[in-house]
Amino acid sequence: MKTAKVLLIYTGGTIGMMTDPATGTLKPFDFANILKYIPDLNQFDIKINFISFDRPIDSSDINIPDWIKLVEIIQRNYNSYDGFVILHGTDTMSFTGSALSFLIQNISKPVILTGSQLPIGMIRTDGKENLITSIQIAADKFENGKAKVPEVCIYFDAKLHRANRTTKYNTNYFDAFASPNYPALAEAGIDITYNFKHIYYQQLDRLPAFYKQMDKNVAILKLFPGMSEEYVSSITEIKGIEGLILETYGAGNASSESWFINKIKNAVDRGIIVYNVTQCSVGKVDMDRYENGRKLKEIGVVSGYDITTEAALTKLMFLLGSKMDTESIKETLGKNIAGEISV
Ligand code: ASN
Repeated sequence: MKTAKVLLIYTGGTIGMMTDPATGTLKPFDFANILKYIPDLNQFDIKINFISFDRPIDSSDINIPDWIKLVEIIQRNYNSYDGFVILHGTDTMSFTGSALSFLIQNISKPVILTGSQLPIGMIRTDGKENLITSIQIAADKFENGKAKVPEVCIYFDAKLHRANRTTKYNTNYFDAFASPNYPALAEAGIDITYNFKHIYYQQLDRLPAFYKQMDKNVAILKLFPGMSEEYVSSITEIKGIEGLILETYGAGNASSESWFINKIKNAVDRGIIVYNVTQCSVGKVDMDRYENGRKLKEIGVVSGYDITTEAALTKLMFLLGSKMDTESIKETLGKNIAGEISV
């Protein structure tokens, strides 16, 4: 087999950070710093090329133009590489991974996001293993030359997850990410064990599609007992809002008080797409289970099933950016387009 080629894209994140002696805080540092600590990269039988953001960032600074920049880099290099590894901060990695799963569709090559909880320059860093195994998975192919994981994934602490199923749930330990509603796609021990039946393989080899539009007129309304009318209005009446994620209780339930239902109904009637996403990590929205949930369904709220907030937000941004009409967007929200929901 030919030597595999992987493109490593550095956006920033803890993996490449160094301590600022003046403040004692961690701040992004340039890519050469990472290479200094992993000379072993040259020993791989994989050809690795590098691209770095001009100004590496803490991922709390990530924004839509950065996602588009990543799409452009991958599109430009798609035919020249077997796989892609994106080094990214953990704080918003699930948002970026979810966004990329909608912006880059029909891929036949792996796009793997990884990073670390401790900088690469620290002796106990988790960055080295995360990076090296990500590169290995990005290059891994079957004998027929097809990629083993042609998906947008997050590799972290020995587990490979479908990116749009993940959420950052741990600030302290190395297993920063959970995929509460979908099994891991691979686990790395002595060998890398793939969970083939849960990896998505295209039936027909379709050409990849790269999209570059996202609409930021979206908001998240997290419900809590005791919320005020002003709180709800301050969100449903944001100027220009087009999509609203309602973070509901349990199986998609909300207050049945008439002021609340009327405000949400009013938003739906004004053409705002209201998407029901549960605050629970595990399980799904079922608006037919309780009377309180059924009220939301009756006024035109769309079910998010078992989607994460990260995937719901980026799916809404993506669909609104596609300029489809409202009814088609609502219909597509209920469909699985990148493995993000179990329907
Ligand atoms: N604040 C960092 C970031 O997201 C956290 C990390 O990478 N572990 O860039």
